[in-house]
Amino acid sequence: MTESTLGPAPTKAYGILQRTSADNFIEEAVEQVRALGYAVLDAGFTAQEVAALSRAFDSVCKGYALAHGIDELKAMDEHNNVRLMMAHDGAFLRLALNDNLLAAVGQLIAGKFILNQQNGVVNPSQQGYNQGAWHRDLPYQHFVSSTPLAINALYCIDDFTVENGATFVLPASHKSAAFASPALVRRNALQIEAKAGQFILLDCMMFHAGGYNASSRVRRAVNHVFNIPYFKQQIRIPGNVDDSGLSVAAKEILGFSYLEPATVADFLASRLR
Ligand SMILES: O=C(O)CCC(=O)C(=O)O
Repeated sequence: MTESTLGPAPTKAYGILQRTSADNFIEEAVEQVRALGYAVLDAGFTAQEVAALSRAFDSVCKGYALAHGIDELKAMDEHNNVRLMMAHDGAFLRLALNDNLLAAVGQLIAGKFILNQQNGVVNPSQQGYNQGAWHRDLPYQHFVSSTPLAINALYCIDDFTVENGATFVLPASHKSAAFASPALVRRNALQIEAKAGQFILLDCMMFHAGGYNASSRVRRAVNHVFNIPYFKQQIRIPGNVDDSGLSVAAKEILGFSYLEPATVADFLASRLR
């Protein structure tokens, strides 16, 4: 977690009867997501693992563009995204099941949660892209909930820097139903710098946007959305990943236990189970 750059905060306090505790880096990230809507969380990977994911990202992007056609993807404004990375390379399935990530999401979302989507995101060099506009990851939703219904985890394939358009957030905006005025955004938006191998965690109701990438290289990331099991997946994950060797818990997170019954009889059979 980054510290304030404004000088040391006082450590003494008075008149306090209640205080939250955060005893390790995961609890610190969880507390900050609850309070401000965002935090940076280390995945705990070695340099070799970070480099292997970077190579896998490029290889999946290449295959995806060949399979779907770059002109066709451009016509849909889909050329800077790769949908369901884990369907193309098991390394991204393991990324979505990262221990630190699941520990944090498990503390943030009360009860069961599933992975809704996993998308590769490319912030191209010196041009706009579809994520460079303020949005929530539950778009078109205007409400405040007392506990997160969905959490976004943006894994940084590259270092996120001010120069290459690190993600902007509007702190605490998950606590207001409406998007803030231009003045409040101008004065309070922050850019989150993070290292390759870290996740930027967001409450999905937090307004955020990719920044302008002024560098000469693309800036790459893998976005995950986890949510309570009542929301349908963006693309159905069961059937689209190699599930051999997955634990029952991992399959549950991937949504295997939450497919809607096709018939009343199927529903009743599921109640029996
Ligand atoms: O690329 C970024 O910095 C932001 C990505 C994003 O907003 C998203 O995937 O929802």
